[in-house]
Amino acid sequence: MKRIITFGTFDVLHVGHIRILQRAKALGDHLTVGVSTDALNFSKKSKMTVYPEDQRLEIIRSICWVDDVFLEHSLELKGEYIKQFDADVLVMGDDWVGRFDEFKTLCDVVYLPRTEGISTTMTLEEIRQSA
Ligand code: C2G
Repeated sequence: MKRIITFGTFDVLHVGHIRILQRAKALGDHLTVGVSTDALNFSKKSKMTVYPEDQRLEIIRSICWVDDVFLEHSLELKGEYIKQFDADVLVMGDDWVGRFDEFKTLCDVVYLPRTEGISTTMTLEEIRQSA
């Protein structure tokens, strides 16, 4: 069985998130998703998520391509998570290209193209403008 792992905040879920999870799952048989904690997201982006971590975890768990979820507490623990979940492939969007190449000693590392024209930031801005 080929095991895939990927990570993300997945706040205000949109089709870009869905497609990367679908494409990640298509690379193997089992998909584990690390969902950033609220604290990790704040440290990465200096802003709070709209949905708290327990809700983001529940939403990602409910997606049909996702087999397992956990909370990602730190970027520094990525190697430990890869080992813990016995991953053969780490998948990330290409906004992270090169950032996780150090893990090529543990598993394959694949960067998939992001879906163009959509992001949580853009969606929130559109909601603000139309309110
Ligand atoms: N994504 C995508 N297309 C978009 C937006 C996002 O393919 N239009 C992908 C990103 O490249 C990422 C995943 O969806 O692989 C989750 O995106 P975010 O929620 O923005 O996650 P991020 O904050 O980048 O967290 O350990 C690394 C982090 O946890 C990644």
